[in-house]
Amino acid sequence: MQTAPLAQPLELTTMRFIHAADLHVDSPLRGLDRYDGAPVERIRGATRQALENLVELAIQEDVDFVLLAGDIYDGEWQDFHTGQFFRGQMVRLGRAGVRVFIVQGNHDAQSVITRRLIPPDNVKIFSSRAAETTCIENLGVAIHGKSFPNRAVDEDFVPEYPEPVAGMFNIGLLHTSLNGRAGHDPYAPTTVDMLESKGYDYWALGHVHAREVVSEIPRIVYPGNLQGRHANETGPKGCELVSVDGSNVASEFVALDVVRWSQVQIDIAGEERLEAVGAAFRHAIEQIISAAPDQLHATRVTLVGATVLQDLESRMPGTLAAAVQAAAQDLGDADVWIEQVKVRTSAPVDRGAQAEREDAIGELVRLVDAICTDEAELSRFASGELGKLLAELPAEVGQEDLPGLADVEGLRALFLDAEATVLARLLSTRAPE
Ligand SMILES: [Mn+2]
Repeated sequence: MQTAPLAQPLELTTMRFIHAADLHVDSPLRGLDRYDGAPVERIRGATRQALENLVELAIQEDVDFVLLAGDIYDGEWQDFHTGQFFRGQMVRLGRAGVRVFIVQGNHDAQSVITRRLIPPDNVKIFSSRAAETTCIENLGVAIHGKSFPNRAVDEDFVPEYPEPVAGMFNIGLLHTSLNGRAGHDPYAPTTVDMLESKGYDYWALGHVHAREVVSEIPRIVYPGNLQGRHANETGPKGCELVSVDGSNVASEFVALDVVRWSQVQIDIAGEERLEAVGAAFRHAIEQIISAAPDQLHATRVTLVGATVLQDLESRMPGTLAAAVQAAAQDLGDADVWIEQVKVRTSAPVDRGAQAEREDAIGELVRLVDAICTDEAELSRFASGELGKLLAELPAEVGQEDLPGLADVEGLRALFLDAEATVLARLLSTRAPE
C-alpha cells in the first residue's frame, strides 16, 4: 500500500473506490485452436471471469463506486451477448449500491460499438461530445470525463476537462497514451505536466496494459488490463483499490486475473539427454506456479544453449518442444498450458577446429581469442565505453541485469557468449523459422 498526502487536504471526505481499465471483454484469442490440448474454453472465458472477480471485489470491499477508464470491449460485439454479459455485471453492482463511471476508449469508442443497450441506472457513461463532470455530493467527490467518439483521437482532451470543484476530491477519468507508451497507439496524447496543472487529486487512466503509477502527487495511475490476453501480457493483472480519508489517498493493486501469462527461457547448454530438458522445464515452471498457485498458467517456453540434443532436433524437428509438453503433462494437479515452445538451441562448436579455418568463421574465432587473452584490451573495454554506458543507465536497470560489463572476467564470458551466438547462426544448416 502506497500512501501520499493530497495537494489540498479535504476535511470530510472518506471513500473507497476501484479503478480499472482495458477489460477487453470477449477479446478474441487468435490462433488458440492451433494448439493441441489448449484449455480453450477457460482461456476464452478469462476476460469475463476477471470482470466477475472485479464485481465480487467491489461488493466484498463495499466500495462507493467503480471507475472504468475505457476499452471495456475489444471492438464491435459479435452479437448482443457480450454487451448483455457486461450489463448483467453492472446490475449486480447496482444491487449492491455501487455506482459505475465509464469513459469509452479507442476499442469501444462511440462509433465502434454500433449495437445499443440501455445501461442500468447505476452506470454513467461520459459523453463523447464534451468533457463533463458528475458530483456525488454525499461523498464530496467530483468525477470528470470524456469518451472517445471514434477509434483514433489525435487531440489532447485535458485542456477541455472542467476546472476542479473546490472542496471536493477531484478525479479525472481518461483514456490516453500520455506522451507515448511502447506498443500502444498514441491516442488522446497528453503530458504529466498537463495532468498535474489541472489541479485534480487522482487521475484514473486507461489504455496502457502494464500497470504504472505515473505520479504520486497527484496520484496518476494506469491499473493495466484486467486480464492478460497473450504471451506478451505477462504477470499479474487486475485493478487499483483506492482509499481516500480526507488528507491521504492510498491505493493498492489487486490481482483479478484467472489466466496468468508468463515467458520462461530455459538454458539446456551442455545437456545430452532428453530427460534433462524435462527436468530443466520442471525446475523453471515450479517457481512460476508457486508464485501464483491458483491460476491457470499459460506459458511460452524458449529453449536456448549449445547442446548435442540439437542433432536430434535437426533430424526430427519438434522433439525438444514435445519433451517440454510431456514434462508439462506430468505436472499432475498444476494448471499449466504451454502456449508455445520456441527452440533457439544450437549445436556445440569445436572452437579449436573452427579457428583453423581460412574464412570469416576462422577470423571471428581468432579475433575473440586475441581479445580474451589480452587483459589490457579487456580492461580498456571495461573502463572505457562500456563503463561509461553503465554509469549512464537509469537506476531502474539493476546491475544484476548486466552481468560482467564492468569487469574483465565478465567481459571474457560475454565475448565467448556472443561468439557462440554468431557461430551458431553462421554454422546452422537449419532453415530460419
Ligand atoms: Mn486503448
